[in-house]
Parts: sequence; structure tokens; C-alpha cells
Amino acid sequence: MLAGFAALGVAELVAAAVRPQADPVVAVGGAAIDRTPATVKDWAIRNFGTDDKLVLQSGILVVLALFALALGILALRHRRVGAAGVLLFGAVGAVAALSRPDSEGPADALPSIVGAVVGALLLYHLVGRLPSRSAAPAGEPPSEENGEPGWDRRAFVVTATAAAAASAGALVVGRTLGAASGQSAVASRDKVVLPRPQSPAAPVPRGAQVRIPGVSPFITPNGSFYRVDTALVVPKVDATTWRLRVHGKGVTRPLDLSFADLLARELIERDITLTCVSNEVGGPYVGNARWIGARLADLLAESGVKPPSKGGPATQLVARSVDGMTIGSPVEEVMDGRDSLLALGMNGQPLPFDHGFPVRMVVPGLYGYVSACKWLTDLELTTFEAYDPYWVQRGWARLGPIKTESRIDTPKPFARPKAGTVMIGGVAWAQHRGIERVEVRIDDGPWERARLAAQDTRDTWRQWSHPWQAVKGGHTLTVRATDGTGRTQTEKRTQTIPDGASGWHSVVVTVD
Ligand SMILES: Nc1nc2c(c(=O)[nH]1)N[C@H]1C(S)=C(S)[C@@H](COP(=O)(O)O)O[C@H]1N2
Ligand SMILES: [Mo]
Repeated sequence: MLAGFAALGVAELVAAAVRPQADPVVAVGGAAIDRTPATVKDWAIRNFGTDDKLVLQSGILVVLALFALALGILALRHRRVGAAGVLLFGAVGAVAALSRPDSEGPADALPSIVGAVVGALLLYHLVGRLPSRSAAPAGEPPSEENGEPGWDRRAFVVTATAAAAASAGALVVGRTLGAASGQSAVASRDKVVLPRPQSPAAPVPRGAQVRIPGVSPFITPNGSFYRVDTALVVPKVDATTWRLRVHGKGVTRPLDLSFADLLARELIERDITLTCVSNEVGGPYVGNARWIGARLADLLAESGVKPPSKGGPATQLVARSVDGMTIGSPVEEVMDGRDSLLALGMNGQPLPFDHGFPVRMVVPGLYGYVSACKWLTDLELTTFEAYDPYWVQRGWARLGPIKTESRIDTPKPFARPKAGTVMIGGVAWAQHRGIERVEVRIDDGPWERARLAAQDTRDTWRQWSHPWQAVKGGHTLTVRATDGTGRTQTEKRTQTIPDGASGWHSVVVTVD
């Protein structure tokens, strides 16, 4: 266990010098995420939420600890074989680090290799200080009290303690340096001054926010905005060296832009509600922010791109992030006049690192997995036939328009409100179509129209409320919404895979 700990500590230290992403636990975790079947991944997101990454890494550590114990026991009999086993684990980490899509070359193997060599040597050395079992008479356990030749308890304890302390030190220093490795990115973010957008968003209408405790805030603060991505280490990109390439099918003038180039463009400010395709009915993976960004459609048009309806050859826009994520959006929708953004501001601030600093995509009406690439660095025009991006390779639909959904925020499931007037309230969304009607049903009663809060834009969610004369007993409250095209949210319950959950949200409460 100690040798394993030393290996990880040293690996972390070397990773701080190379790249935090090259750490073996991070690399193996990333490889595991990429290879996890969509159903399992969806299950993990559902059950662990944003803690899914912590659970994964803890799992890896538990597995490593068990293997370390097994190798230790093996080493008691076969010192060399045990040490070789540690090296084998190092090889697994090295291969994982090298095969990551964001790998930057052979140096990425160093943390795993150096860590494993140190771990193997330490195991070999420590076991050598233990009483040799083969020296004990058959049938008799080696006696600890009397000692065996070569068994130097003091030397063992000193070496073990020193190794433990050094490993802990390596781990702490590695962690600290690793965190500091994003310093230039942090500094570049601190320096960003968001210009005043040429086309500001209208103020959020008064009355867009219902005044009922428990209903989500109309604008989701950055700190509580949901986060869904595959990054075990959040990419820290330095805005001063960041570039965005635009190239591919139908591009007559390829672009290579800096962050300053983007800031100098016409900037627009828009309220847009983001939704994750992994959001279950009633789930939390939806948030509304005020974004500032450059018009993506204009940028594409300048590089010569035409939408398919105007004869352009590219149907799919593939966005790539610095960590190798690929997200494919339909060129037609991106260029159909909606406010597709290369966003660089979120609720008045430069994008937080968690949400894609320096630049991400935002397209109203499309789930995040087909539109909202964070840490964006490359835009390639291609076709849907020619390329399947990350999530599509894993069984999700090529197209992901957001389904009309509504959610009861209050009362909460299993709440025990008092009899009398109980305010039911929540949100409904059908981005780019808008919400026209929300209805609430108590038990098997008739659908009753809820009171709609003011609409901000059709690209944002809309709040609603419904006063209910609650009578004692158990009740089921159900909600459904109708979008701006007149279509009512389907009752049909589907799972999130492949193109988003559908069905009515209901909440069971007991009125006292
Ligand atoms: N680079 C990168 N961008 C990404 C993802 C990712 O895993 N990596 N996940 C996408 C998904 S599935 C969603 S729903 C949104 C979530 O954006 P948020 O984390 O800012 O809320 O980001 C999208 N952009
Ligand atoms: Mo998502």
C-alpha cells in the first residue's frame, strides 16, 4: 500500500511538471469515461450528479489500493514479480495518458512511468527488510519477536515512515503546483474586460420571476449553474494564446482568430436557457444565463459557409475543445437566424473555467451535447455522413432539438404542506419555440391553467404558478406545458437516451 501511495504521490508531482491531465488517475479515469457505455454513464450522471467524477476517481483509488495489497502479498514470496506488477500498473497509466485525445506527446507518459519505478523500487526495498518467510521452518509462522536474519524492524519502520512522509509531501507539492499550473490562464481571465455589447439584451421583464419561495431563480447564478462534461481536470486555457480555427467543407476563407479578434467583433447579449440531454423529467440539468458573445452565423458566413438550404455543402458543424471533446451541430439551425453564439461572457463575467473559458458555443434550442462546446478551439465544417462526434459515437442522436418540458419546483416531493392555499410553482421550457401555456392537474382532476410569468424571450424558460386549495391527504400534482407552436408536451415517458427524456413531471405530497 505504501509503495502504491508513493507511486501515486510521485506521479502527481511529475504530472504537475508535465501536465495535470497526464496524472495516471486522471488519464485512466478519462479513458474509463470514454469507454463507459452510454447507459452506465447516464446512470452515473443521474445518481451521482456533478459528483460523478469524484465517485469515479475514488473508485479508481479503491481498485488501486486492492491491487497494491495483492501485489504486496505477492512480493512477500516473489519480490521481483511484485515489483514488476507495480511497473505493469505504471504501463497502464502511461498508455492511458498517451491515448487521451488531448495528449501532448511522449512526456505525458512520464508521471506514470516515474511514479511506477519509484513504487516498484520502494516495494522491492521494503519487502527486503521484512523477515524472509522462506527462512521460517515449514509449518511455523515467522516469529516477529525473535526476528529472523535480515529482519531489521527499526530500519523497516524508519524507511517506511520516511517513504510515507515523502510520498505525502510529493502529493501535496504536486497538487499545489498542479493548481498553480493554470496561473497564466487565471491571470488572463482576470484581465478580461467585457466590452459593452453593441446589441444588449433587454432588461429581464419584471414579472418574469414569480415571487414564490422554492422556484428556481430566473437567471441562474454562475456558481450554481449545472455542469456536465467529461473533464476530470477542468481545462485552464490562457486567453492570450488561445486560437480558434474555422475550416472545412465550403469554407472559402479559413479563419484563425485570437481572443482579441473575437472581442473586437460586434458582440451581442442574449438570455438563453441551456439544457442537458441527460436531464430526466423534473431534473436539475437546466439553467438560464445572460450570455455575451459574437454571432456565430456571421463568422461562418464571412468564411464563406452557406447553410444547406442555400446550397452549402456542409451539413454539420463540428466544434472541438482543447480536451478533445467533439460536438456536432446542424449548420442549418446554427445559421437560420437564431442567436447562435461564440460566448465569452456569462452573467456579466468572463466565462468561468467550469463553463468553458475563454470561449464556448451556445445555440438556442439545441441540447448542450449538440451545441454548447466548452473550451472551444476548432470549428470544422463537414457532413453528418462524414463524421460522428463524441456523443453520437456513443449512441446519442445526431440531432438534439430540446423537447418541451415543465418542472414543479415547489412543493418539493413528499412535502407536507398545511391544508389551505398552497402555491404550486415552477419552470417550463421549449427553447426557440417559447412557452404558450402551462397546465396543472391535481390527482385525476381536470387540467387547470397555471398563471404564466412574463416571458423574457422564446429562448428562455418561463416560470409559472398555480394557487391550489389543498385538502388533507395524499395528492399527486402534475404539470404539462404547451410550446409556441401549439404543441403540448407529450405524456409519453422516455428515457434520456438517445434524444432527451419526455413525459409529465409529477410530485407527490401529503397535506396535513
Ligand atoms: N468540452 C466540452 N464541452 C461540453 C461538454 C463536454 O463534455 N466537454 N458537455 C456538453 C454538454 S453534454 C452540456 S449539457 C453542456 C453543459 O454546459 P455547462 O457545464 O456549462 O452547464 O456543455 C457541453 N459542452
Ligand atoms: Mo448535456
